[in-house]
Order: sequence, then C-alpha cells, then structure tokens
Amino acid sequence: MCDFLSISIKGWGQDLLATLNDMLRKKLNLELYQKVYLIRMAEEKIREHYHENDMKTPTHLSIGEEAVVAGVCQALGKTDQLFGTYRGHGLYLARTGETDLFFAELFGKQTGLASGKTGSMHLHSIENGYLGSSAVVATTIPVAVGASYANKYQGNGKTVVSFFGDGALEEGAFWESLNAACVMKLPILFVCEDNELAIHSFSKTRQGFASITDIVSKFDCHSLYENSTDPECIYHLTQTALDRIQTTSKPCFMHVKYYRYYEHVGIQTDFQYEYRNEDEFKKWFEKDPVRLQRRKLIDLCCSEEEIAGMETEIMDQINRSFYRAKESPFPTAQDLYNDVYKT
Ligand SMILES: Cc1ncc(C[n+]2csc(CCOP(=O)(O)OP(=O)(O)O)c2C)c(N)n1
Ligand SMILES: [Mg+2]
Repeated sequence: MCDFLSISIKGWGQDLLATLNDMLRKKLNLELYQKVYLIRMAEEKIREHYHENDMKTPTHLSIGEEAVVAGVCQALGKTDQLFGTYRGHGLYLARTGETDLFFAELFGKQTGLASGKTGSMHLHSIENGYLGSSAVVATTIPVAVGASYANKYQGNGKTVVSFFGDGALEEGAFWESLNAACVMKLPILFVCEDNELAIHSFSKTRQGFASITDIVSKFDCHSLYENSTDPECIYHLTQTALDRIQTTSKPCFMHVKYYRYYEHVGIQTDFQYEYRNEDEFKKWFEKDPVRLQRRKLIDLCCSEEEIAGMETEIMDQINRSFYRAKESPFPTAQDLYNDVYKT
C-alpha cells in the first residue's frame, strides 16, 4: 500500500515537473520571440521608410542576426553590462525593448536617446547597462575590459558582455583586450558575431587562421562556438558561458555565426553587387531566426491567436514610436552647446 502510494506520488510529481518545465520553456520562447520579432519589424520599418531621407543617419541593419542578441540578452541579469558596435539596433532593442528613444534618435530629434546628436551608430542605454557602442571597429572591446576590471575591483558580481564583428579579430585592440582579461581573470564575455564579412571582404581573404576558437582556446579562458539561428540555443550557450565565468573566474569567448541579409550599410540586398549570391541567402533563409522561432511556438502549443496578438502589440508599439519620432522637434542651435565637455 505504502509502496503503491509512494510510486503514484512520485509519478504524479514527475508529471507536475514535466508540466512545469513545458510551461517555463513556452514562456522563455515567447519572450525570445518577442525580442526577435521586435528587432525584425523595427528594422523592416526603417527599410520601408529609409528612402524618404528623413532618417539622415547611416543605418547598419542587423536583420539575420536577431537570434544572437535575443539569446544573449535573455540570459543576462538586469545589472550586467554590455558594449556593442555600430550594428547595434538589435542589441539595443533586445536589451531595452523600447522604441520611442530609438526611433527619435534615428530621425535626429531632440527626444532621441542622445538628443538626436549621434544617430544609429552610438546606441546605448545606461540604465539598462548598455554602456556604449562605437563606429570604429574594436574600440569598445578595451573599454569593456576596463568596465569588467571595475566590476571585479568593486566585487559587485556584474558580468560585462562585449559584442564585436569578425572584422575586429584583425585589430590589435582585440588581442590586447583578450590577453588583459585573461591575465586579470575578469568576469567578461566576448561575443564575436561572425557574418564572414567586413564590409565586402570575406574572412577567408583577411584572416590567416581557420578557427578563431582554436586560437582563443590557447588563452587562459573558455571558448565556445555555435552556428545556430535558434535564439533558445544561444540563450543556453550564454548560460553556459556565464556559469563558467562565475565558477572559474575566467573570461569566456563565444564565437557565433549569422548571415547578414542586407548591405553593410543601407537597405539594399547586396546581390546586386555580385560579391554574394542569392543561393547562399536562400540557404540561410531556410533557417531564418524569426520564422524558426514562430514555428517553434506553434510546436510548443501556443495558439495562432496568442502569437498574432503579440505581433499586433509589437507592431502598434513600433508604429506609435515611429510616427511620434517623425513629428518630434529637431534640436535647436543652442542644443549644440549642451552635453559638450571641455577640460
Ligand atoms: C578601426 C577601423 N578600421 C576600419 C573601419 C571601416 N570599417 C567600418 S565597418 C568595417 C567592417 C567591420 O566588420 P565586422 O567587424 O565584421 O562587423 P560587421 O560590419 O560585419 O558587423 C570596417 C572595416 C572602421 N570603422 N574602424
Ligand atoms: Mg563581419
């Protein structure tokens, strides 16, 4: 009798655990979809209107890259810190979820996140720990190492994530930063977002090595690789990275691949320049991160209505922010003298 009871309680407990796991996985994947969909549709909004020439900023679209920033940001704690690059729309949107300041900045308006003074290449959100991005390749990597050193010194438990492209691997600043982080055993995650291109040059023609993870693994740090376009997979990889950083007090280098759908800068597809061909795009598009994630939600028993409802809400948010930004005032001539520092 007792045995029977304990077996059925055990069985019931396992069922409950399985149901709980399913619920948590569904919640996680809904949140990831929210992120990738927001990024995709915000950038599609830019693509739709860029030719009107009201957004004077250069724009480096991150369409195709959504899974990386969504997965990494989902795994981070609220107080963790990030640094990015000029291709920073996705990172900004994944970290903040906000679009008012974002669009106003692209339009160069007073209500923008930098009062319209920086445009799209210097996105940041100090209150969300997104401490900066830069138009100059690899320049935020040493700054991220400095922030990580400060965190270690203060013992505040924060991890810094430094995002950069494969082009940064050819910069001395990357190697100096990696070396310093390893020597000082800093809590930092380096994320190399590899699209195999620096503007129009393929990594094969620029890099005298076949595997960056191989080289980095010779440093006193952890080294991970992934080419999945599934944000859930990137989320788990980031969790592994953060766990290793915390438990071993060593930095981690994460090499992740993605396909850049559009031109280096601007809104054109680059097939017209003939350095890439459409077949390659089609191969990657089969595993497009946004479509993949939507399909996964259906597999996880989310209803079409639930997903469509979320999409409508996101589109409403984007449209509201976009038109509000368009109608906002430009900075005044006097504003030029504000937030300018002199020693
Ligand atoms: C130090 C420096 N050198 C050159 C450039 C010109 N430049 C701008 S973007 C870019 C390509 C960088 O490629 P990658 O780091 O892979 O980033 P992606 O554009 O692919 O995201 C180059 C060479 C620059 N901005 N800074
Ligand atoms: Mg690149």
